[in-house]
Amino acid sequence: MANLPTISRRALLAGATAIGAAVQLAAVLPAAAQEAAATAAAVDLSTLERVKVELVPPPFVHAHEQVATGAPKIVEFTLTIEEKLHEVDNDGTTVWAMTFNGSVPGPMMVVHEGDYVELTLVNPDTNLMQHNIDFHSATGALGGAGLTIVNPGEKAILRFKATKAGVFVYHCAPEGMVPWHVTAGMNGAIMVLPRDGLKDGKGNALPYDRVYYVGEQDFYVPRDADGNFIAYESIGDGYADTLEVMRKLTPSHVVFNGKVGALTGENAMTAAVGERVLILHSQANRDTRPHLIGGHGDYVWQTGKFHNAPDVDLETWFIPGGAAGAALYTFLQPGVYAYVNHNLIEAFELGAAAHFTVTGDWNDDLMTGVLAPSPI
Ligand SMILES: [Cu+2]
Repeated sequence: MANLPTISRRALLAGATAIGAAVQLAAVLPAAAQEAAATAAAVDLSTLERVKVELVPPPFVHAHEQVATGAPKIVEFTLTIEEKLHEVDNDGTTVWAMTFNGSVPGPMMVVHEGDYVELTLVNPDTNLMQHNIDFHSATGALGGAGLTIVNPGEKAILRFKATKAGVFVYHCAPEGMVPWHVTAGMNGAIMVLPRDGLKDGKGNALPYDRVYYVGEQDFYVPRDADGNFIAYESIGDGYADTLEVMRKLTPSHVVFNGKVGALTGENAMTAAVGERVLILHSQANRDTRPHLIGGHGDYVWQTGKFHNAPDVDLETWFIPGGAAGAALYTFLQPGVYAYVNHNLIEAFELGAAAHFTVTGDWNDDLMTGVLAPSPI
């Protein structure tokens, strides 16, 4: 850590540090931002219906139409940034999380292709850091990051047209500190549905009965000389140590929805036999390979983009870091299913596991225990 600069609160607020010098984004910002602002001003959106959506914490997804009715709309969302001490396991290990709306990941947003997303990004003055938001579903100005840089006590409103259908990551991207904010939990996803809903690649509709959002998060919690995780007094205190761990590319935790066990046991996702469940899965920073133990991916958009025909009948699917995928599965047997990152070390040792609890009748034709375990 000796070669890492310590960072002052003032530097944190300014979002400026030598650490990020290799990635200089400032030069492209002014022109891109001006161009985006000018384009938005030239379009008359006054005739479009406005809809205000209240977001809900993952794994749940706000109510939405699967097939759009009517013309494109302007869909209004608000994300309030919250910096908070956040427990990442059941042993009391904490990180200073940076969050959209207080959850890791941030909430799933749903719109339809052709809609306008109008996001109000609020950075309350109780926070210490500068933040912004980069939507992978948006076009221009660093995904909106160039137009939404908000200091504590500020807010910004970004509008973009959802021109690409699919599930897309969004994340904070403050200059010089992008990976720190993203791996502190500041990411989520938006689903842009085709206006006529999901299809199987042959023109047949693929409606879903339930949808869940699983956000996978890698954390890099520093340890002391005895190997114990360190708890820090404030968000800035852990920066240099955390960066040192991050640079080794070996996470201390890989979890679903912010914490080991956030989606297991009593927190399991639920379904019934015969229900078609859409599982949305994002990983803003690392590759992942979701697998439903005892089930399949009937239709899977591995990289999440709905105008590509889905893969069918997958055992495990691959989502590259910085993307969100979607898998549709009709549960056929009751019971508890584990849904894991099939890097099994990450699943069983680092935390990347969830449960589905499925009700219904057992199908003997699909599986039968012919002989219970017995002495040979
Ligand atoms: Cu941030």
